[in-house]
Amino acid sequence: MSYTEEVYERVVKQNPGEPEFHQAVKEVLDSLKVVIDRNEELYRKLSILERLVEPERIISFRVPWVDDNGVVQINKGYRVQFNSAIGPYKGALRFHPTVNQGILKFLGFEQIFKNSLTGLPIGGGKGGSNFDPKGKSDREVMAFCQSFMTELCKYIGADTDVPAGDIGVGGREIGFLFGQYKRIRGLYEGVLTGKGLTYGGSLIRTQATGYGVVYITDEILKAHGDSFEGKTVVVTGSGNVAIYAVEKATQLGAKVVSVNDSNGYVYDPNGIDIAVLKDIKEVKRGRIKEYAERVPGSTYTEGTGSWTIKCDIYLPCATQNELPLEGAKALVANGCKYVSEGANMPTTLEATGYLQENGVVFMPGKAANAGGVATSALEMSQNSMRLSWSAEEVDAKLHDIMKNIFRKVDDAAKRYDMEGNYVVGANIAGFEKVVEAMIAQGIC
Ligand code: NDP
Ligand code: 2IT
Repeated sequence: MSYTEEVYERVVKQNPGEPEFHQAVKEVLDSLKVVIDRNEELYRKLSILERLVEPERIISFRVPWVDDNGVVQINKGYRVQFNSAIGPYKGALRFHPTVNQGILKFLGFEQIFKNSLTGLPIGGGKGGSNFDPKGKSDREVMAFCQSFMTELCKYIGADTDVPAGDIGVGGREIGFLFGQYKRIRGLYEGVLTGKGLTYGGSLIRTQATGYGVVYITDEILKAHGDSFEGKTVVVTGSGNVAIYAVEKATQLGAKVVSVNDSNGYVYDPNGIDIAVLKDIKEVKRGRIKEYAERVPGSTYTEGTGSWTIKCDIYLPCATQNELPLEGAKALVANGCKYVSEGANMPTTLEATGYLQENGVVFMPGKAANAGGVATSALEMSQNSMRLSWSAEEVDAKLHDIMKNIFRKVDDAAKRYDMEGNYVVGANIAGFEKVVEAMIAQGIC
């Protein structure tokens, strides 16, 4: 059995009940086999892979808060500090009822390679809670955030661990979390990213993940002599990443015909109206169904399945494993040519394999959605310098970072004779920097 297979088996055995973590590890280790094989003795001697798959630290805590009826509620809180070889832990917080330790381990593990690909000095981490912000009042969300931060603040800091927003954590939550951190620790520092513009946030951070997905997809298109102009695009999700992927794809001349949420999807043959989308989601915190009620000519369909809509480019921007084999088959049957993951691991391993075997160009999330965390790192730089860059400056840096990520991923795939396999390219390119730093720092 190869070293990578041995370590994968060990991960499955030692981390029971964490299928998403196993899946993320499998994808990475399968990709790294060609790299490990070239220097197996050294990597085995240093137990590099065993160290890579074991978080440096997991903090898990109780989050008590009082709801609007005066009832005490208890949620689970976590921070997974996965790998600090190349910089302080960096990665978001997710508030969603499906959050558990295994989900956060998969996200923290992916974050190590993603952050490495950005070229910026940030290690990998992730945290969150099974708290569901949906349907809660602002006061309840604040009570929860204050309680969550009361515990978390002991373990984070601008030079140790810098959380940000993910599913269920947007500007409102970051504001409440920042306020509580400042109050307890007495420090006005860049301990969180995605902050409001009046208190240390960076211009373009809100747009960065969605814009970044489109920027890297544009690089892929160019490499294939193609462009967004005139293309039909399906985006999934209708949260932060989805909204700004729709916006940038539309700016580049594509027509985005569908977005969804966990209840259903809308189809708008005229192209999604971004102002309406933002009003429903960012202002009213409503459901995507309301889009069809407001925009003539559009329709709403309950359930998943927007993959049955004919498109050239599919951008899954909702959540893990949202695109199963059945969806991949529908995309291929309808002539879809490009899939770039805005979400983290939205495509199952089977679906990824099917897309690649059938000639669909596939860019994995750890490369495609890295623009968000990259811009978070730019926010950290601005906070450290006590300066703010203009929107144009940040956008230009983001654009350059996405171009560089494409180049690194493409180049790593070519170096290992797997041209066009961006899954392998992203994992190898991300790993190379981290492993060099780990070896240099000795056994730790
Ligand atoms: P938001 O909370 O803003 O939006 C999430 C969207 O995904 C909503 O439309 C939501 O629908 C949908 N969704 C969430 N969970 C499920 C589910 N279980 N089934 C179906 N749909 C679901 O989150 P973001 O836009 O920030 O995040 C989306 C994805 O992008 C996540 O995978 C996240 O990890 C990833 N990501 C985010 C980055 C960021 O900067 N925000 C950076 C890099 C990656 P509903 O309202 O019905 O729940
Ligand atoms: O998955 C991700 O990269 C994010 N949700 C953003 C992380 C960050 O620190 O900005």
